[in-house]
Amino acid sequence: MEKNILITGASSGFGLATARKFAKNGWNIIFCGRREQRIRELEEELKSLGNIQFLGLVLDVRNRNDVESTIASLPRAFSTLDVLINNAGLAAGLDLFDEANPDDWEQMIDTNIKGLLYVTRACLPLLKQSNAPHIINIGSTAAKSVYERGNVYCASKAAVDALTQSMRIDLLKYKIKVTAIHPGAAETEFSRVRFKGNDEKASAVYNGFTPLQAEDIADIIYYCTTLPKHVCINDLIVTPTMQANAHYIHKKKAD
Ligand code: NDP
Ligand code: 8X3
Repeated sequence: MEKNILITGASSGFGLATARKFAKNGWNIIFCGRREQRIRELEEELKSLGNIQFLGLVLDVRNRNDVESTIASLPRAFSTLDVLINNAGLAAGLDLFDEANPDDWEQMIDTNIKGLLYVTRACLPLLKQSNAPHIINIGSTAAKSVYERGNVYCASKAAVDALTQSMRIDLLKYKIKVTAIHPGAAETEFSRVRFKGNDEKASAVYNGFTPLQAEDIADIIYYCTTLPKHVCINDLIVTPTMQANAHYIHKKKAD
């Protein structure tokens, strides 16, 4: 039977790897991001697979009107949604609370929390059409404990954690599974974005240990969504083997 998935933030990292994973397994896919060129490139890539329906959307999840109108006017092929992956998100800056830029705070709150709310609310009518609906929210180890300079990013992911629990309760009557996946350090564009294009700072984050790769998270997402109908993983923390929690990564010293 055909299955439909919508993935936010699929122009890089976890979202892109997840789109590829589900496409290879024959799912029809809607994916979004703000960078149009990346979205068009993924469309070209998926075209070569031939046997699935797909739709790339240039969409900023912070724009509530755009989110609502875009999702309300999806083509008929996507009038049912089986899986929603709320993945779009970012950390902006890594600053002490008293030195941080409130514009960074706004961007994280607007994307990681409000964007997730807007997309989920808009998708609910489509999810309710599915006979096995599932929402997956990408949290973080930063949701589980805070670290120095993590302040608003950690708070935004703690909100994702709380909202996941709330959604699971409130949407139970529709048999909607709701899962939070909380990754630790993963080498994507995340740190480049956090450090505003400073590649040296970004790559230093992953020195001295083997970080998660985007494909690891895509595989885990796929696993969670393909369990039997009566099984729901509620909360999953996944770290590189050398990371114990948001605070502690055992790094090999440089020679
Ligand atoms: P990337 O920077 O590689 O990917 C982030 C994705 O989110 C991009 O596709 C980006 O697309 C999209 N995005 C950001 N802002 C918006 C927006 N306003 N509207 C639509 N899309 C947006 O990082 P990751 O893949 O690592 O991050 C994915 C998620 O995983 C995030 O929520 C992040 O917080 C979380 N996470 C990451 C970890 C890591 O160590 N990498 C660990 C734990 C959680 P575009 O710029 O084109 O809009
Ligand atoms: C991303 C992982 O450790 O930078 O959520 O918060 S971390």
